Amino acid sequence: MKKGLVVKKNANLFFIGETAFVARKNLKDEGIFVGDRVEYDEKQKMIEKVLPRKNLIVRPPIANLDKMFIVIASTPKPDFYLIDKLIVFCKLNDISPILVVNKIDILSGKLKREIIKAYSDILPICFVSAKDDNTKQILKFVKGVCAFAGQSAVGKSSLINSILGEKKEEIGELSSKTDRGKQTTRLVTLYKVSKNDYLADTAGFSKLDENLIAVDKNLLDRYFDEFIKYIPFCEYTSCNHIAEKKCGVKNAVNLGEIDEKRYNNYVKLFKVLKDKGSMYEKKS
Ligand SMILES: Nc1nc2c(ncn2[C@@H]2O[C@H](COP(=O)(O)OP(=O)(O)OP(=O)(O)O)[C@@H](O)[C@H]2O)c(=O)[nH]1
Ligand SMILES: [Mg+2]
Ligand SMILES: [Zn+2]
Repeated sequence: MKKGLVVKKNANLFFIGETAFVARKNLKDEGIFVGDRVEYDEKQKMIEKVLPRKNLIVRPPIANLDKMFIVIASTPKPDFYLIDKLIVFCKLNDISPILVVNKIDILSGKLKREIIKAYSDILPICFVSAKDDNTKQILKFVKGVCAFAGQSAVGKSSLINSILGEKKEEIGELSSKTDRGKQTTRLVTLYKVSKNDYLADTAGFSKLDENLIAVDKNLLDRYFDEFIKYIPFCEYTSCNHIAEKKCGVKNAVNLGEIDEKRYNNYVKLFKVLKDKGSMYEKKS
């Protein structure tokens, strides 16, 4: 049996390279995703088996994701809570996050400094414009199965076209009324960049349901990298860094060593997880 990677899904057709396949009946169409490694019967054009996955994510809908390029821009305005949730989500799912700041042709110095202050110690950042040839710097991060994620109209499809050097993806317009943009990209397609490296465009999204963040709230601090070195200075080993008085993390926020916006997003996410009574909580 041959092995291959599903690069596109359209209704009940699955593409391995350029060739369309169907799924064997017992496999159920909805159980196969772009990014899945599968065994197939070449003659019958039939997928026989889905190989074990490293991860499966719903937003964007991709299996075996290695890297996520979190794309932001000056318009639509970045949603920093969404970015911070995505970073936690990546760490939980063994995905390396990379921040891509697009539309630098219209990026203010203030926003640029804000982004650098909050994220430069946490993940790689690429400052680019899809209208320029500086997008090639993104290529060196493309290893394995990679995807662009982020709000609608930040320029994910424009970047794909710029990087791949031809028109692969439909570009949308930023609706000037709301500045939020309407969704243009709908299907997920993996484009081959080199032998084992693929890049997908995905539909923009403005929400990431906290239910998808499979973490015990008491361990959430471990997923905010820059908090870790300050945690030993907390009075209590079980410190959540919110109401506690002698807290190394809060102290670092007050000293400006931890970005306040990041800290506030930690608190916000912690409270949402707490209210949900997270099912991932360890019972002691
Ligand atoms: N000024 C400027 N505009 C850009 C840049 N890149 C993209 N745009 C514009 O941003 C708008 C949205 O671009 P898309 O590439 O469709 O955005 P998207 O993220 O793929 O959107 P969805 O598919 O809806 O998720 C278009 O009008 C682009 O021309 C850039 O570097 N600078
Ligand atoms: Mg798009
Ligand atoms: Zn603390």
